[in-house]
Amino acid sequence: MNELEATVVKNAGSHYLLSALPSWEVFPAVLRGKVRLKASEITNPVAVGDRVRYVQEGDGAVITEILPRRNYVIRRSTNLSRQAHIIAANVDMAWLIVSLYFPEVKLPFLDRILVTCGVYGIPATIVLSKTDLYREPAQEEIDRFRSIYEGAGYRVVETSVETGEGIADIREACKGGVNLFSGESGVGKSSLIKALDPGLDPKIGTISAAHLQGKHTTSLYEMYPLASGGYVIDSPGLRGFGLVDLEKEEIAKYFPEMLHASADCRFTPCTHTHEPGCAVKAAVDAGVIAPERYNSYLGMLEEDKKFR
Ligand SMILES: Nc1nc2c(ncn2[C@@H]2O[C@H](COP(=O)(O)OP(=O)(O)O)[C@@H](O)[C@H]2O)c(=O)[nH]1
Ligand SMILES: [Mg+2]
Ligand SMILES: [Zn+2]
Repeated sequence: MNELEATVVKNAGSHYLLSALPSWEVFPAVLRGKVRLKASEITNPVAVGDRVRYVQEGDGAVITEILPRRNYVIRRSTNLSRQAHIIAANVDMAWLIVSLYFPEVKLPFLDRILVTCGVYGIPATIVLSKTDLYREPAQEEIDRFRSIYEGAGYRVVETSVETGEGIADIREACKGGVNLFSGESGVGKSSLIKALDPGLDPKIGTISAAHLQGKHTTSLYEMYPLASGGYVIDSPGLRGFGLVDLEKEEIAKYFPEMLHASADCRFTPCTHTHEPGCAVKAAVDAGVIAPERYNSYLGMLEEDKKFR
């Protein structure tokens, strides 16, 4: 049988859509039963971005094998379960989109996604969206946000689909790779994709006035080709983000600024909580490490305990 290779561009529930990237000719495929059974702790055996082998059977394509993943983004399905969900695979850049307003960014949530990207070796860029809103009074908050995350070693890009700020930069950076757009519902992921390529038609939601939160308009992960080059994966709003595959001692390694400071801790390993001579705590006290980031770290340590 003639085996061919393609990339999963959409998980459509009962079937998948594939395209043999870099060419964009999308066709449906189903999954062969034995592939489905393999990973029992993963709720979805095939994710957008997966490279697969398939065969042509009758009218349709049948996925026979998932090729090894270069990387993937995964989250625990709920905090109570050990089951995990693969968000996307073989990602070149994760764009973590947050907005200061509507909905308001929750830093511990952002930090959790940043840690997850770090664990799986996916470079992450933070996008501060909707900067056209409340620009003047918010400048101090924008500056504070930037200083926390640039201080931690991340790149922060400000965008607005209203003024066009930041759009050309992101378009340029997306060329030639697979880009995951992730973040809470309503932050403007789909709008950003539309701004990058007006020829695309991702569903754009409204913010509910009652909750100042986006409604879930994108229910599935879907890849789009950008006319300017590269691919973007639109995703439904993330809510909870349970950490997977990470030992308590390892968490601080994925806070770049804590990893850097920890070289001078008196004890190794150091949890950076109660130990004397802890250089991380000293850096927090000295204002070198943002207290918001340190609190996120403590929150993750606590959460980690609950799973033991
Ligand atoms: N003012 C303003 N509103 C935006 C911007 N980007 C998105 N929105 C609005 O925010 C809401 C949610 O956008 P959407 O792209 O669906 O968010 P998603 O859930 O992250 O995909 C919609 O009402 C958009 O019009 C922006 O840059 N400025
Ligand atoms: Mg959307
Ligand atoms: Zn320490």
